[in-house]
Amino acid sequence: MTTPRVLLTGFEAFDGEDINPARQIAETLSGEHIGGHRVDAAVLPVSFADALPALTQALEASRPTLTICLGQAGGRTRLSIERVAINLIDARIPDNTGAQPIDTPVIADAPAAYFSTLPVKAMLAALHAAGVPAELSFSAGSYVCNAVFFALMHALHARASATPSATAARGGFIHVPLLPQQAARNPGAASMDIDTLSKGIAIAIEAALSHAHDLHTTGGSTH
Ligand code: PCA
Repeated sequence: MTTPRVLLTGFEAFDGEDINPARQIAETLSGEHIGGHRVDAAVLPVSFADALPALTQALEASRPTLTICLGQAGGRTRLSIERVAINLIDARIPDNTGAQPIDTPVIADAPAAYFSTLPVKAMLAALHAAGVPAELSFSAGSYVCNAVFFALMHALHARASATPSATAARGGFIHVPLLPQQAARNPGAASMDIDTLSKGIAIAIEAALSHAHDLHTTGGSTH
């Protein structure tokens, strides 16, 4: 039997940067074995037109039991485990091809939103126990990361509906802070070094694989 897979995706650099922490984490953990699974990595283009086909290709090549997509979120201070993907694109800046769609759905005629199917609170607890700054987030924004998150959840949902007897493949999204070398160019910006980022994502994967059900603890926010 082949080793089950975890698919970890990152993104190319965007918004004038020449590096992206999400890409660096995916490449760092590529080929690692975590919780009896092998990590496959893919780097997605920061393009509304090209990111979704690249995600589909990566899912078909890997056939993962768990998929975690990663994205850079300048301004966030912690690993941000996303709970909700929305079917809306409203690009604040052009993507890497110059496209800037406004108020269009990610996928026409699809639901308004999907929840992550990751055990987000168990992952948060594992990160805090290991001393890695982390939080739950209720918005992945309305740019390419949210579009990839939404397309991932739509694909996993379609697959689960087609074969209800199969163990549902799970997936979700984590936004990550800037790397220190990026923060150095952006005064006041928070950052996290690549070792902490990679360790944190490995812990998050391990927690996702080892919790069939999420913890019943509060993780909400009042605003
Ligand atoms: N972050 C962007 C797109 C690519 C990335 O790493 C986002 O949050 O949408």
